[in-house]
Parts: sequence; C-alpha cells; structure tokens
Amino acid sequence: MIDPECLNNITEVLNGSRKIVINTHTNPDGDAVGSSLALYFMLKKLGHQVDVVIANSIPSFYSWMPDADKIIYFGTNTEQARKLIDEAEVIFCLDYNAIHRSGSLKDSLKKSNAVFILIDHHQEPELDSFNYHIWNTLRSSTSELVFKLFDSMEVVKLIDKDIASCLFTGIMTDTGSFSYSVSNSETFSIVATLIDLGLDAADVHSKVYNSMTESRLRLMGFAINDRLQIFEKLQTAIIALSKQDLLDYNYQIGDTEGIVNLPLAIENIRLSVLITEKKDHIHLSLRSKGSFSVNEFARKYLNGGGHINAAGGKTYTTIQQTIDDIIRILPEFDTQIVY
Ligand SMILES: [Mn+2]
Repeated sequence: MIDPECLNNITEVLNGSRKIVINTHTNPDGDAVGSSLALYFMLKKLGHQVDVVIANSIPSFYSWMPDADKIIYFGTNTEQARKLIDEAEVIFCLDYNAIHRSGSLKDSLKKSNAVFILIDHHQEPELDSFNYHIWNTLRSSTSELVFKLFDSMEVVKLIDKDIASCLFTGIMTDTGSFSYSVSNSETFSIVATLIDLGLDAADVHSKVYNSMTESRLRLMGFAINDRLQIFEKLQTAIIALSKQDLLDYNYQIGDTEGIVNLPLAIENIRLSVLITEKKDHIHLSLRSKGSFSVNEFARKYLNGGGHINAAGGKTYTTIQQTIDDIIRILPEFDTQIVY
C-alpha cells in the first residue's frame, strides 16, 4: 500500500478538476511511456485536464500505445509544452528521480509553481525536488507503483483495456519479459488483475517485441558479430557502436534497446556495457547479473546511475578512452563489490 499520509496528500491535491502535466525521462522506455499513459487515462477518467509532456519522441515500437499520438514533445512543440507546464497545477514526474533527467524540460519544470509528485523506483532520488513521492526501489517498475496508487485510491475497477495494456507494457519491459526484478509475487498478481480487466498480454508482447525494422535486427547482429569485446578475467562484455555504425544501419530512436542485455547470456559474463557515440557525448548502458551493482559503478565513475542490475551513464571523451577507463577502473571497483 502507499503510505497513508502521502495518499491523503495526493488525494487532497487531486480534489477538484486540476490541470495536470505528466512527464518522464528523456529517451523514454516502455515503463516511462506505459506508466505515463496509464496515469494520464486514469486522471482523465477522474475529471482532470491531463497532458503527457516528454523531451523527445518515443521509439516506434511503442507508437501503438493508446493516445501515444497525443504526447506533447518539448523538442518539436516547445511553445505548447512550455505553456502546459506553466499552467499546470500538478506535475507528476514518473520513472526518474532527478529533475535534470527530464532533459530539455528541466528549466521549465524548475520555474513551475505546481505541486510536484514523484512516482519512481530508481535508487537515490533527489526527494527535495518533489512535494510528495511514491518511491520504492523494490518494485519492478514505475508502472507497478502506478497500479499501487490506483489500488490505494480504490480506482482499480476503472482500469480498462487501454490502461491495462499501458501498465503491462511497463512491467513487461522493465522486467525483461519477467526474467529479472520479479522476486515479488505481487508483480504477478497485478498482471493477473490486469488480465481480468481485459489485458491481452500476448498481443502487447508481440506489438513491442515483434515489430522491429529489418535494419534494427541487422544492427543487433552487427553489434554481436563485429563490435562485441569480451574481457574474460573481468567477466565483462563491451559493445561499442560509433556514430558511423548507427548511420550505416539507419539508426532510429530505440533501435539499440535490448542489445546490452544480449551478452549476459554468455556464461560467466557478469557485466555488460553498451557504448554508443552521440552528438556531444558517449552514452553508456550497463547491465549486470547477481550482486555487481551497476548503479554504484555508474554513479561513481560514469556520471550516471539507475538500479542494481541496470543503469546508464555518460562520458565526454572518446569510445576508446571510455573502454580503457572502464577496464582500468573495474579491478579497483571489484575489491568493493564481490562478484
Ligand atoms: Mn522503470
């Protein structure tokens, strides 16, 4: 259950019809989009005026999601996005824990006088930036926390097929189709409830995972075949994709999603790093098995963070320098973390 005092506060804030903006992190994933749209539909049903505002566009394999076409992008619709944030009485921040993770929205958000409500499951949030928070790192996904909020508000009966599909997308993608972060049985009972409320789980899975472009699948093959480096002693796999690599495979936003998980299929590999070269920085995506905390590693050395087994980071050097640094740092980090 949600903390009763927090629930009281949120219920009070939502008393009457409010102008609400929901936003989530830049480069949104399935949980970011799913939790945002699920909350959007529910708050609309409860009589509020609601918009989802995100920094940049969502991957094409989430474009089937109901009302995905109504999401306002700050990058392409800056004026409207600013106006909505300025006028909002309540701003929900989903699936991230520090305002700067909202990307280009951050300055507008910082200026806002709205009540800020955080719903998130990432480690070490900047709680001071939010008036109220529903935050639990033990939950599989923000979508699961949004369900818990609905449950506490006693509005589960209002969940329809659209809302159920959005919530399921978030839970499914943040657990790697129920392969990690699934030690809490409640994750499964929530999914069972969603099925009872109209969810077609197989259909959602297929829409997300069986909707690749040919070039995306070929990019995955190239990444494994030509760009995968194994550092056996460090039990580490690194894939680095240059700007040119991405160009060669007609990269679209979301195309590299999932690639970082693939090397963990190799026995004895405990850490997998995907490095992608961006316009003005090097982007890192990290995954681990067992007790190796990529959150801690990314926070300490890579300007990032996330969860114990999934995190992100950034560097401002070159691909090669980033690889060299990781390889140099790992044995040092290893003495603190047993893996
Ligand atoms: Mn998430």
